[in-house]
Amino acid sequence: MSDFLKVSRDGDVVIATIDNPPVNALSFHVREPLMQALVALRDDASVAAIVIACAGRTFVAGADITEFGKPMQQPELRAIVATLETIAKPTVAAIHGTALGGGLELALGCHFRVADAGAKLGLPEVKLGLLPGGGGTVRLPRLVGAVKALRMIVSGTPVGATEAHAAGLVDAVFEGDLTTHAVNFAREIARKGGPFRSVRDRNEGLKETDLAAFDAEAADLARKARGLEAPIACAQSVRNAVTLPFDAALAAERALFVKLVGSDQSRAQRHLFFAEREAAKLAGKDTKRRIARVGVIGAGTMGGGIAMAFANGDYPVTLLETSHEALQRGLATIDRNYSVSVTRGSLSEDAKRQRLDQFKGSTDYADLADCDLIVEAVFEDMAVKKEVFGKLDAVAKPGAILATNTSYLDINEIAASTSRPQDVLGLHFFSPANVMKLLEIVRADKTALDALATVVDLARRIGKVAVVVGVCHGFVGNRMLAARGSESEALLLEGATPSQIDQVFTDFGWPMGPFQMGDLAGLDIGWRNRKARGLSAVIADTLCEQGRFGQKTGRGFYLYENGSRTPATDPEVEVLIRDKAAEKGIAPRAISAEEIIERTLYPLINEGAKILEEGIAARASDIDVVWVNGYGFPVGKGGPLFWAGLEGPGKIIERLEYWHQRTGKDVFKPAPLLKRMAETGSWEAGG
Ligand code: T1G
Repeated sequence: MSDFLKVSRDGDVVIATIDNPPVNALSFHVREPLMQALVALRDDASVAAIVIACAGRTFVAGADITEFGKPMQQPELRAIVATLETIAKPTVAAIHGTALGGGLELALGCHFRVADAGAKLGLPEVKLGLLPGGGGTVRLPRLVGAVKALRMIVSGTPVGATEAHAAGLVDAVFEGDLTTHAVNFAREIARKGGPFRSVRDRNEGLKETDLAAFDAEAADLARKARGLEAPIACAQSVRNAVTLPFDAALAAERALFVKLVGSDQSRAQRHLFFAEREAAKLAGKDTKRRIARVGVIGAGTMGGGIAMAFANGDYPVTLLETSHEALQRGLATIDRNYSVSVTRGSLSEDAKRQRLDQFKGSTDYADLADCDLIVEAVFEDMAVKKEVFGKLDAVAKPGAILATNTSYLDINEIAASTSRPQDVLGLHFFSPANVMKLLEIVRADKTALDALATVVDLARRIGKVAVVVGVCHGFVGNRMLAARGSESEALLLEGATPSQIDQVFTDFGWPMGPFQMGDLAGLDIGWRNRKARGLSAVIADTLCEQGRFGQKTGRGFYLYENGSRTPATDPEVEVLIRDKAAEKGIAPRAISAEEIIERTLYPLINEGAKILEEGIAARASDIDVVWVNGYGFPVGKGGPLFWAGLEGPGKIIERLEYWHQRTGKDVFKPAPLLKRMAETGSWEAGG
């Protein structure tokens, strides 16, 4: 037999155990021996039943994603599932860890599925820009119903074993030694005798499908797809399972899969899958420090969210504020945020209690002495930061990691204000910190490797996507954001409107455009930052001088009537823009969507290239992970640097040079690495 498949017997029950670490992906070297084994066991009269199980920490977590985009070696998963369905003796999938994608499809090829109580089952292919290509969209609805299957497949979110059992997806849930339970289950079934129906022959889940309700739900999900093809294809394929004969639906699924697997969107989302995992890899990985308790300084919007992120990750948190009132205000906000989650049903009352029990409030720095990591989230002012780090240096225990949540200040300067710069780094969370996945981990010049490795690992434990970046103004995300926004004012003065520009961004796939985003975040943040740096933006500054800070004051670039979050165009703003343009002698002209992309996203990419050249980011894919997880860059485009490859670096350079010529602005001066990427097709410096 093969190293990747072990076949053993327990009396007349045979167990085929897949062993392909780390996640038992259904690579060719697994598929081939599995097919051979199934054929042999089918025809072996001494075998009464077959159990398919996996070694290691999980059942099959899907097809091997690294094989996509290459000629597929036979046998494919579909052929293995078809062979499974020719087996008359009972076949049982024993599921522990995660049965995902092709893994669940393999299990759906079996007559029965039993699961460990902690198992998760799902078809997450949509997150890779795909749909289940091994029959999942046709078999799953037969067990759980069309609408449940639609929700599972379009969301890609796995369900727990208990929910799967209740839905009819698994036949039994066990605690303890799963393989033994599965063997006994199989033997009992075999003893009772067949015939045993394959899922293809079962359609209890399809009976009484309310197609109108199905279509309404599918239409709603389609509206949320924001230009992504996979969710639409998933819905169509599940619908086919209801309306078409089995084999016709299977063939239709195949055709949709082949179309998607070759698409730019799926290539982009597969790129991001591996990019997120690469980003967490540190060169010269070192030991980690133990983190048992976390301290957070500042209970404002950021501090409160950061404290919740750690409490949600099961870490006890000491929350420090300058006064009792401020502390109580912060704790009350945290309590309110959890209550909102309970009301929405995304958190139980018990879980809320457990999380709140993690908090210890204080106004005394001495209470931070037992913390292993302390995150400062106070006012963005260097003098204030240095004062806080001075106090921290005095009370924090040796080896404690001292982190700042600054979003642009010089962390080397902050570190130098302590006697332990090796323990200082940046943990740049994004607002709301308990929700946003991205964590920019800023490595200062003297940051120790073990401190870095510790927080990279910690980020994963609190459900964050970590990217390690170097020190520069605005790090990776905000520095590139400044480049993307550098022409916003000029575009408005020359004739574009906030809603026109925002429309170009939402058409591109962003959740919202820069002006709507500015209004949401608060225009006063940028205003204070510009004033601190002696910079100006004539339109945004004037809006702020008029108290138009955005949603929080009911008006910014847009109007938000009666507390609504829906932006309405404000004629006053359009008049203000025209007046400012007239003052500068700028005559308005028609501005195309292409021009808006060229003057916003091309400088964004160019700045990314400069950041790579300077080594502020280790990989181009790290920059993609920052922008997709922190700034809403559309996943279907893979991130700015991946998208540059799709858009065409030659075209980007040609247009950058055109705008550099016209404006003389540095943001348009093509970076040498971008030019090299145009020649070599690779962002690797040596590429
Ligand atoms: N193929 C290849 N490599 C994979 C893989 C896969 N399916 N899943 C994980 N890896 C690698 C990963 O890159 C990493 O490598 C290592 O395994 C550990 O992963 C026909 C079309 C299972 C929940 O989408 O969600 O089936 O970085 O760090 O945090 O219909 O991995 O160490 O070199 O993520 O414990 C559908 C993908 C495929 C699930 C475990 N399946 N995997 O999380 O470990 S498409 C998925 C996951 C498909 C069929 C279709 C997670 C996990 P390295 P990890 P983890």
